[in-house]
Amino acid sequence: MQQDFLPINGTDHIEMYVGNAKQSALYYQYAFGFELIAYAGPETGIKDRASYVLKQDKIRLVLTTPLMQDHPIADHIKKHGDGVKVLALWVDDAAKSYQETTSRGAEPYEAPKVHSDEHGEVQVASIRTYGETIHTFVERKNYNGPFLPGYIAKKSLYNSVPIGLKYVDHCVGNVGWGEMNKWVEFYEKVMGFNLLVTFDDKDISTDYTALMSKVVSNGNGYIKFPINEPAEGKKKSQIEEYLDFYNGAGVQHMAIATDDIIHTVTELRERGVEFLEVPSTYYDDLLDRVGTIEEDIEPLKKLNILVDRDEEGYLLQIFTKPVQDRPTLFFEIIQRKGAKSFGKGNFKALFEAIEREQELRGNL
Ligand code: TYF
Ligand code: FE
Repeated sequence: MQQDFLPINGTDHIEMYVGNAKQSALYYQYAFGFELIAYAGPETGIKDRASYVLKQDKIRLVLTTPLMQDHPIADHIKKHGDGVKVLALWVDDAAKSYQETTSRGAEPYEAPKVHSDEHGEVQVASIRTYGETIHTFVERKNYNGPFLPGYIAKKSLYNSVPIGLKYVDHCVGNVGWGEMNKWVEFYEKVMGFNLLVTFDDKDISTDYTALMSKVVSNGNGYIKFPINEPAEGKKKSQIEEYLDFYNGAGVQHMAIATDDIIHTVTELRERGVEFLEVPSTYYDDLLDRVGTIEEDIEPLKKLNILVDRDEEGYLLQIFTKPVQDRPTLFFEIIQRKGAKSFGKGNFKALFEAIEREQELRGNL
């Protein structure tokens, strides 16, 4: 095999641009159990924006809001609503990552730059991907500050209770009509990723939903990016609804891993997070479809958790409703018990559940 020209250690962080970072930060602390660890804003010498850094196990979520109307982040929010701007990748050499990818055709966003403070140095560099989304390469030399240079450690008055969220399993992008292969090629040629799976209309068919999906992954498999595009169906594709409201390509869902999905989803529901619902008949023939599983069916049914099996094991998963008023970004909670796949056996039930929501919104 060819040497990996873009070794990646894992997801460094995910940054969202939001309309009110102070309030969103409390939502992710309260409902999702993240802990506030760092902050940058006017009080730390950053005059044009405020950023809150939330952490749970390996996951770092950054929420950023602009403070002035004539600010590029304000334009981003006007166009897309709240959404993911940065999928940041933890690397050992940010300058080389930038050089290797831009020389293969990546569009630059920000050239390599060393940032430092009393806690040490971090080198970052960014390239563009689909829509207005970017990948930032983060090289944490020997940095021991709370997040990145410029951020101060910050605690919340609210004592958040973690709910077992562990790491980012995969991040899914929705791209425009006929653009899936272009972006799959981008990840293959520019980032050195490999094509893992292809889902076509035979895998993904309900009466209405039409979409195509391909999953790409980096060398060590820690980074997995499924890419969806809409396809022509009887009615409006769920991907098209996303593109209409996001005004272009962007991150559709982040899948977060837990090792106790029953506990995690019980907590999320008690805290008011809404999930897509499948009909109770989904559970009637569940064991016939997936075979023996360690969990009791009753709690899975009560919580509406889905199950699927592949050659290597099984997985449990559930999908939130969109986490903002636009029908754009949502979360998936996933527990893998050997399975490395994405829940293909659940696509029909899941997409029908999405379509019921689309119908309620008048967008089907
Ligand atoms: O990431 C995946 O592939 C699964 C299934 O619009 C999925 O979570 C695929 C497309 C979609 C919603 C979920
Ligand atoms: Fe997913």
